Order: sequence, then structure tokens, then C-alpha cells
Amino acid sequence: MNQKGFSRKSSLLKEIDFYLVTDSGLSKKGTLSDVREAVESGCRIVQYREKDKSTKEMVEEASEIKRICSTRAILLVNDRIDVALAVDADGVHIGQDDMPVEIARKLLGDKIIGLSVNDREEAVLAEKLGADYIGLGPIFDTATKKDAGDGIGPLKIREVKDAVKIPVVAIGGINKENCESIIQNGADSLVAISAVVCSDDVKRETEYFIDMIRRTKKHK
Ligand code: 3NM
Repeated sequence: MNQKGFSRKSSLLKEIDFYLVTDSGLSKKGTLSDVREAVESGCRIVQYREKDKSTKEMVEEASEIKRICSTRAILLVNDRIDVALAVDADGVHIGQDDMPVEIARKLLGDKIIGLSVNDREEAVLAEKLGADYIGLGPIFDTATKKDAGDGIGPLKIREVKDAVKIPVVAIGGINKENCESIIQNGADSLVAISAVVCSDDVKRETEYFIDMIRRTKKHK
């Protein structure tokens, strides 16, 4: 067990339910408030995703997020390996056009590396290259990421899940109405950005997703 209570890095997302990704452009109360509320509600993984701030601002904010996560949640930084290293985050989440996984691995040692994939083929390759988990999406159409493309549908989750051993995190257009199908189709965890950070009550929404995920996993 490490200090965050996870027995092994490879099993960490199997033990995790709701995954928070920050979005300062959409957030109603601000990124720090969103992280605080989500972590207080039991969210155990936070991805700091920031596209509009300077490196200095990102390092300061990521340090503060790390303090909030403390021993309660894992902190990953989207895309910016330099920022992740600067604050000694637990790892990164990268996309297909970011730093290649093999090089990221050299830079990050045994920190966590998550990779965004769109289909089974990319998922199998991600695992082969040494990613610790994959972010599969967009499951549904989403306005949050302009270049995400069309939703692939929840049935694709099962296809990907059956092809890899690493945890599958579903993302894209997920909300309270459609989230059950995500877990029923085999996702280990899910991200719902706008459904959470655009809400008046991030705590309540986080608790809703955590509870739904745990209930659905139990009845699978
Ligand atoms: N990545 P929402 S979709 C950040 O498909 C991101 O890789 C995606 O936001 C992918 O939950 C997405 O508001 C945005 O739809 C998800």
C-alpha cells in the first residue's frame, strides 16, 4: 500500500470510481473550489487540465491542488509533463498528439501515465507502449472539447475493455442520464466535466456519480 491507500499502481483505477477533470473555462466556482468539493465528497483522482494559463500560474495552481489532494486523491496533470514534474504530481494524462508515451515514461519514471484513445486499436497500442490506463472517448458528442469528434457510443467501451488489461476511463458527453450505461458496459471509471463543474453544487454532483458508479458495479 502506498500513502494514498492503493495497493498497486496498475490496480488504482479499478479501485476508483469518479474521476474529476478540471475546466476553469466552464467552472462556476473556480478550479480550486471544484477540486476541494470533489475531494471532500470522496473523489480520489483529479486531473488538472488547464489550457489558458501561463506556466507560472499553472505551477502555482497545481501546487495548491496537490495540497488539497494530499493523501486523499491522486493528482495528474493534463499534457504538461513539466508542470507535473515541477509539483511532483502523481502523473500525467496525455493525448495522441502530445509527448509520445515511451518518451514520457523516460521522463516520468514510474509515475502514472494515462493516454487518450478513440478506439480499440489505439487502446491496444497504448497498453503495449506502457500506459497505465486509457481515457476512452468521446463516448457521446460533447461541446466541452471542440476537436473531440463524434461520440463512439457506450457499446464501444466493452469492445475496448475486452482488448486491454489496463483500466478504462470513459469520457465525453457523460451526464446523470446516461452514466449508468457507461459502467454497465465495462468502464472502470468515468469523467463528466460539464455535468459537474457547471453545477451549483460540485459536492452533490460528485456524490451522485460516486454512488451511482458503486451501485452499478455491485450489480454487474
Ligand atoms: N477529452 P464533458 S472528451 C477533455 O474524447 C475531453 O478524449 C475527451 O467533457 C476525449 O464531460 C473531453 O463536459 C471533454 O463532455 C469531456
